[in-house]
Amino acid sequence: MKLSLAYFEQADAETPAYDPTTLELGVVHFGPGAFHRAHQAAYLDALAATDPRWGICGVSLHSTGVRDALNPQDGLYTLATLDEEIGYRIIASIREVLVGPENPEAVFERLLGCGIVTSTVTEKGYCLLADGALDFGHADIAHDLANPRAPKSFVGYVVEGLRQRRDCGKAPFVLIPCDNLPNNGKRLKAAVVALAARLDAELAAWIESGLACPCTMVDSITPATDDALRARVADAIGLHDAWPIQREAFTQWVIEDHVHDSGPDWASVGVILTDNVPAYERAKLRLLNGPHSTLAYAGLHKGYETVSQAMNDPELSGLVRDLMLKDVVPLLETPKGMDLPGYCEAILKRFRNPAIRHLLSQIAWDGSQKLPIRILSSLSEALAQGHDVSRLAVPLAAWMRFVRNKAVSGEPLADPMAADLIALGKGLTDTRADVAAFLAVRAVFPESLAGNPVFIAAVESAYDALLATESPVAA
Ligand code: CS2
Repeated sequence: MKLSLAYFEQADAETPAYDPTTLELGVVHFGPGAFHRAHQAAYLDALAATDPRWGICGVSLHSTGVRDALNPQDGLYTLATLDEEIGYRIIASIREVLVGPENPEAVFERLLGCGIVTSTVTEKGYCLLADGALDFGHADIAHDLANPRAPKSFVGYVVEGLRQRRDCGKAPFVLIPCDNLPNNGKRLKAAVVALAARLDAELAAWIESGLACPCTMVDSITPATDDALRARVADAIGLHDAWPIQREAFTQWVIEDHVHDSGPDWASVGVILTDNVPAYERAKLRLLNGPHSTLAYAGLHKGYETVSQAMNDPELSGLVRDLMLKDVVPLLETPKGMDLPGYCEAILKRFRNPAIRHLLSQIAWDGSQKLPIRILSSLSEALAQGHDVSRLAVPLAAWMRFVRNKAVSGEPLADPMAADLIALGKGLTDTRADVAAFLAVRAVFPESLAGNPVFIAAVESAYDALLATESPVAA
């Protein structure tokens, strides 16, 4: 039997403590992928037990897969917690999934009726330049300027949704981005205002003064779903679930505290509200995501498949541990109540979690978008303070070899800059020329770094060390 409203109470799992059919669609979420379903939807599912206003309408901007899997299950799915303890929970907070391009009007109707808009559209989904400003050269943004009523980009949907609300005399929704971007709220609001300004100056002013767009930090390790998980969940709960989600037990959501009187009682479900999100977010992006990307590229180089396998290699676990504690921690402000060395040890333990198979190849996606945020941010500060940057250069060199090996093997590279990077990777010759060619990619390496001789020498030496240990298959 299939998981659905008719059968969920028979599942051998924790089931919703509320009647899913009574939920209102108070939240519109863009990008209802695995991370959203593991994280925000689980918090809102907990909230639904006491407040029915915050059911979710998910909006996919590209694929139909989530809609096709979840709508026949009445939006229900299983969240498997795979850690020291294993748990299965049926989540019912997603009440419908729309596919934007199929029916933009339906999305705008939901945007008119909701109170909160959230997003997990990945770093590239915000269409920002390396300096954080909206990229007006991006094809989707150019499209949205020409066709604002039928946009392609997330930012385009937000602008048109807000325009319709203003025209109906309604206040803006609260906009809460949930991707691993520094200052995500500030950047998103600036992007929305910038797009609106090109379309309607008054709308831009209305958004500027009225839109609350808090910064957030989100965290929970969520490997992609595979057939093994589907089989495991079916076995455990006794119902067939087309798209269960897996994650570790740890989960954290930090939201900038802002005045929103009639909003959800976030704190009641464990969300941390603070006026210092940047401190949390910098710590997480640089101490979790930075080491993650380091393990991904350096681990794939050594032939490992998963994070926990890479962590069992003393050289790699030593590298990320030193990178965290010796290179990054000294650069950070400690968020209130947090002990940074303790935070690092807890992250290393999470990376070792043997109960999940978190593929390094999944983390290796979109390196051109992730490395500036996760590694180059620390590296620039370390250089400015005269610290040694040899370890921080390792993930960069390993990414360069990763790109080169994809170019040579002809395997696809998952990256919005794939075409340029593959062309570059095909032409590589020797360390100096290779490193120079990568450092000339301005969308990744700013001029200030690319011209710095200490930085160049560090990357060249890390690159040399990798060449010396490259497996014959890749060479
Ligand atoms: C990972 C993140 O895939 C990646 O790039 O580093 O998805 C990471 O697992 C999450 O940010 C953890 O909160």
